[in-house]
Amino acid sequence: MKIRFSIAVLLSTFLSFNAFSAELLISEQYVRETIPGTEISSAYMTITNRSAKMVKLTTVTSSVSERIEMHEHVMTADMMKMQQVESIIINAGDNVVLQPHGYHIMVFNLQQPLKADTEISMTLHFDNQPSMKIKVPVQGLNKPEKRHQH
Ligand SMILES: [Cu+2]
Repeated sequence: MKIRFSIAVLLSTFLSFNAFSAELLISEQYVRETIPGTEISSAYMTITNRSAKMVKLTTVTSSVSERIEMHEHVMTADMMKMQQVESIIINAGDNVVLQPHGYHIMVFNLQQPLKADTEISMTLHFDNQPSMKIKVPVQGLNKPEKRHQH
């Protein structure tokens, strides 16, 4: 079952969700289903920079919210807290993984709750690359985090 599920995820990733330009590849993107009673969510993805120049992700926009920020988790004294970042840098030939407890995209003031098994659009804006509009599947709250499956 698990294997079949992984293949299905992989196929759907390649068939419909992968987004790429000559220089950039966005993969493994998902956004979390909204916790009932809240108006926030967070999104994760891998951004691969295939160009020969450093690329900066400068803003993320979506029709689901007018307030979307990029965040990181930092360790202060003995506490983990998150803070906003101005941009996320992806070095030439490298990739950056946005994931729980690391860089993430924070969506505030959702007009409507995000429901599992639907998808939203997000547009990623870069300093020196064309913007990319991507489809982001909504992952249910009960599903284990993809990255920690074995
Ligand atoms: Cu955050």
